[in-house]
Amino acid sequence: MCHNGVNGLVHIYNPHLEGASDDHLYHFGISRATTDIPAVFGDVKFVCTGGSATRIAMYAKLFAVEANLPLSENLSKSDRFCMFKTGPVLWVNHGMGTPSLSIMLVEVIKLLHYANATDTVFIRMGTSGGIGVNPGTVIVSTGALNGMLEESYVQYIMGKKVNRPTKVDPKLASELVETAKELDVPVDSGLSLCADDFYEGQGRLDGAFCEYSTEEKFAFLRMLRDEKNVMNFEMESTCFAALTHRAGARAAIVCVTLLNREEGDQVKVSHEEYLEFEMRPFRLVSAYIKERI
Ligand code: R2B
Ligand code: URA
Repeated sequence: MCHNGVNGLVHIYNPHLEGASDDHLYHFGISRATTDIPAVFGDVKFVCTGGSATRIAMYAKLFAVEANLPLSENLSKSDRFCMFKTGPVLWVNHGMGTPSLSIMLVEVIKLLHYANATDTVFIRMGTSGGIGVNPGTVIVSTGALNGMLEESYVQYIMGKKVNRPTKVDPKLASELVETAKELDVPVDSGLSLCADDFYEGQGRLDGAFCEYSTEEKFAFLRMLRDEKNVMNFEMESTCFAALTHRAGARAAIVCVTLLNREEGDQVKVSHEEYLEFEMRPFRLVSAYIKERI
């Protein structure tokens, strides 16, 4: 049961779970023994995720109206994450940073594996800090770098450092870029730098602590753009790319930039502008999905 990955199933590999009659997905309050997981989740083709629970709930409600699909109640019985379903699209938030995201993804991967869902595509829609692009530009990631600028998600497992490749689906990424262009959503693509914090880890000068100079910050940004093709900073892409890749699922990361880090560190977009910017990843992803369901 745990060696799928074939026939488009969401893959898990855990010999310890083989033969187990129950599994409790603690952060969603969903159990195999008490929920008919294949009946509820077997038809899921897209998992749409992003950090904020209220933003994901708003996206789900809007999608239900636009696609004329029923909106489920919040299927998560825990207050850690929300989960809504609109036909074949599941909407789940992931919180901030890779530790939070990894909890959500592991449990959603198991959920969809138990559901026998096939050909599921995972899309993260988020915010980010752009490098050399106008605020409001949507960046479709071509890959994800960790803080050592390697295309790898680092896990510490029983005292050992383990590297997992961070692969996104290149075809899905280019299709999403095309959809954005058709919709006139400002779009670019390139690598994302996944930082483990918002301040020093992203070379900001406005944290509580900072031991580098302004010149060092700008040299770092220039090096990222010119030598590494890094377009934006965010905080989940390595984990997202690595875990979905391990599950054998196609994945994309679509993040709007809230600022150009070459012009400052503080996020000062007005409320109105923020509302417009946070709709941009949704606009292109929802259009993409509506064409395919
Ligand atoms: C983007 O925005 C959040 C930090 O403000 C973080 O979750 C991310 O990746
Ligand atoms: N999210 C980040 O991680 N960095 C930014 O600069 C903006 C949003």
